[in-house]
Amino acid sequence: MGYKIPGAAMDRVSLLWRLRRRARRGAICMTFFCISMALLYALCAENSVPVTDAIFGVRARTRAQPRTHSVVKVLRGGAKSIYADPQKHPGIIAGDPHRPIPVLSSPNHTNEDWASPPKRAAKMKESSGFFSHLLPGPFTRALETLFVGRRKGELSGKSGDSEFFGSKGILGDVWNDEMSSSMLGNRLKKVVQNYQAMNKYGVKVSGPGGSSNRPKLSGRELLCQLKEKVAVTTLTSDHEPFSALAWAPLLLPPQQLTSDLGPYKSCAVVSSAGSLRNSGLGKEIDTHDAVLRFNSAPTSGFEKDVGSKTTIRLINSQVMASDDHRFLSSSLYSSGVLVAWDPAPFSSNLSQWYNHTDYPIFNQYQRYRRLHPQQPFYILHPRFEWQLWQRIQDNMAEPIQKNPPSSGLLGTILMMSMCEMVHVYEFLPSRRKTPLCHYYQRFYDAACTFGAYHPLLYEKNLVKRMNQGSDRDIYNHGRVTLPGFSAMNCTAEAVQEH
Ligand code: NCC
Repeated sequence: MGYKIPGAAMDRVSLLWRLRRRARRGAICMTFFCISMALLYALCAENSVPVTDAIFGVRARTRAQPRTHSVVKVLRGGAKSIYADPQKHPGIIAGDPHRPIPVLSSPNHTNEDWASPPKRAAKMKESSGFFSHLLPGPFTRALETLFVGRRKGELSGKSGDSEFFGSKGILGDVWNDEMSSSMLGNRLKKVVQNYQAMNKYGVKVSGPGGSSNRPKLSGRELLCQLKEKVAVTTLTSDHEPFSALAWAPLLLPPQQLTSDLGPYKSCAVVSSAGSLRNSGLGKEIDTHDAVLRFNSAPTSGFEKDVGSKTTIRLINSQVMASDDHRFLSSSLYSSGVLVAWDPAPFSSNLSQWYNHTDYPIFNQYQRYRRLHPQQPFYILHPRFEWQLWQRIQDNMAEPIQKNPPSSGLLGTILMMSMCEMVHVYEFLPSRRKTPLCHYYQRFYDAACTFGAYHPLLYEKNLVKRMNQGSDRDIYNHGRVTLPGFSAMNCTAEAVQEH
């Protein structure tokens, strides 16, 4: 005869058993929840933009990448960024998912707002890899980003970048000097067109540019036009209104940059493009007499690809003003000669600009000069920006963005006025062309190469036409060769002979 459990005892056993089962399930759920949260946190904190993007399906917003359906303003604020001094942290520096990559235009002056996040990520098909069979979509994407690298779509066409960068992309082997906004993918085309429609600085359009009837100059004619019509000037203490300001005679240099520095025989201009990664160009770059770099582009940790010499660093006013760049305290800026610039209204005089700068360039300049009184530090005269802008517009077949040229072209022309020969690296992308924006940051966007706010596409057309080196040099080394202005013979006969 079997042993019988009394009814009440049996209820107790099954109650206990049920409670234990619930507790077990609860513990499993809690563990799974904690692991998920920890994983999410680790992924976002460690990998920033691409992974956060993968998880939440949004891309970090940048000025270089406004929404396609609205002309936009960058909203600054939100969570405080975790800044890594590029000079102190070799290796790729992750972007900050909380903040857009900073922009070269003050938000104070625009009224538009960012629209909803782009549909780009949403449009991407769900990944179909190993993880997708085991986990829900967001985790699958995060894990794929972590283990497989960037999502397939971002580099292989779904993002549109392969239209430009892939083997059959319109970028071809080397830059085509007739690139136009119509050749861009839809997203970038709309962004560029939005900027082309804006006129924040009150540009007065004149000259033959903007139509296909304009005369197409030879490289030599273009070079001579630049030499004659663009003057690289910097502010000096005797310029109005500075001569009347108490701080200016103490802090502004008494002489022009071009009289204090050079002349140099050979110079290198190192763009910040992602295609410098794994270029091995560092040694070659360092052989030049003078090397110019931009904004917060570091050398430490990237010497093999970009070299270690920095003679001049050209920085935009946004870098000086934004907290992210720690301009006043970072060691990145404290060696070599600094040259700063700020977009000024097209027709303003120095006094008007002084009172309406895009970013507080003069406050920061004064602070920096007091902290580093020995370091040479110049400010570009805004006339230079717009003279150069006019040269680009006059030589293009379509209206260009009415915003100043990028630091890249400003720096190239600056070096052409101080050097006999200038090599520009990865401004025209080599065979390493990539949507990676900067060699020192993990952020991908074709807008960095083709421009959005800056008329970068057209700047590159101009540089391609003036290049005196070979297409092979561009393809293999991303290297353009330009003559210095002093080495050019621009008499009418000399130009015609060519
Ligand atoms: O990106 P940036 O330029 O600092 O790069 C310096 C110059 O290198 C050339 N470049 C860069 C990347 C790339 N993929 N291809 C390139 O040809 C360009 O000529 C570029 O000028 C600037 O011009 O000052 C700019 O500054 C940044 C940003 O303000 C600074 O990097 C500080 O963070 C601007 N980015 C944004 O506003 C989002 C960029 O548009 C222009």
